[in-house]
Amino acid sequence: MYSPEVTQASNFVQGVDTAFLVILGISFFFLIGLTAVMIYFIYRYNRKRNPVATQIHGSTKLEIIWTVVPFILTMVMFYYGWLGWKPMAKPPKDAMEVTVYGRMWNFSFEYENGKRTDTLYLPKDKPVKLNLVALDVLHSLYIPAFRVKQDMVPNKENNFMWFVPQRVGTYELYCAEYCGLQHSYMYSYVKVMEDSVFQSFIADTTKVVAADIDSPIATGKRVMQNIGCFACHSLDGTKLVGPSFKGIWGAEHTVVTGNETRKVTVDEEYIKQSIFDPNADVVEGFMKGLMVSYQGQLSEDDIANIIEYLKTVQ
Ligand code: HEC
Ligand SMILES: [Cu+2]
Repeated sequence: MYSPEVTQASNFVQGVDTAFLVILGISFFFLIGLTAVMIYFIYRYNRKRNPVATQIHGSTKLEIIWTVVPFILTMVMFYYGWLGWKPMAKPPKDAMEVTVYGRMWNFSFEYENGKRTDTLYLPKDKPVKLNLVALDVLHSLYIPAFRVKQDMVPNKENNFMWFVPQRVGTYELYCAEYCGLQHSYMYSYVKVMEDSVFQSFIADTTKVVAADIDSPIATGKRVMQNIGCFACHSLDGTKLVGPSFKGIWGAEHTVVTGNETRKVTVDEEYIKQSIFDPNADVVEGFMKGLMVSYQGQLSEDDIANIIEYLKTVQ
């Protein structure tokens, strides 16, 4: 079944695949068996061969058999499922921790040193514990190649998954819980690297690179791409879940504040508030509660860069 030379993508592949194959095997056995019996009965008990039907009234022996046999079979399936699942519930103490933020509609990953990325980078052969934080609604983190999937429940404590990536490569990662219009945008990759490569990657903090190379405008745009603003806001005037950013700077917008409708001019203060407290002023014609606060997710510098970028969106 498994060739030992091929390293599996994670430490959980074997356990999950065994449970899957056992269940598939049992199902297949019954599919073939029942179909064969049905076909045989059509032949053996048709009207020509068996003109008078035999009436059978109860059979304790049969009833015991068809209770005990399925019970044993379900317990076998349960046993293999349990074997595969149990180690997933116990993360090793020395695991590297990464916090995964899920929100409508993107994932972002925060490492122990504060670095953030929109792709999950991991070192090979080191246990990693992903702390899962859902910022708005239910999401589910799924990495098929690693055979791991875990619901991300808002406000749930100790919401995590762990595993050991065992093979260098790029693997798909996505949200497996329908979480609204652009659910399919919640799609990213896990990049597993040799430990040395990972260490130099992680030491290089985005902030330093950004300050050195990129202008505030370019940085602002990149921050917005990484954190997923464009899932809801277009640049070309198209109305998505949120208003378009086209020509936003200095424009006069009608917003609903509490019960009162008023006009505001888009300035620094307004943009900052829209990001940190989006539901204070709700743009007329849009729904409250869809955009959740980025407080703690974006720094003052990020906001300043975003503002610089938004000034340029004409
Ligand atoms: C889940 C969808 C969603 C995401 C993601 C999102 N927003 Fe919003 N945003 C909205 C909606 C809906 C509104 C309008 C309702 C309101 O004002 O709260 C809005 C309003 C705004 C406004 C006010 C716009 C105006 O025309 O007056 C700004 C500015 C803004 N968002 C910036 C951002 C930034 C920056 C990000 C990324 C850091 C972001 N949004 C991410 C949905 C979203
Ligand atoms: Cu989702």
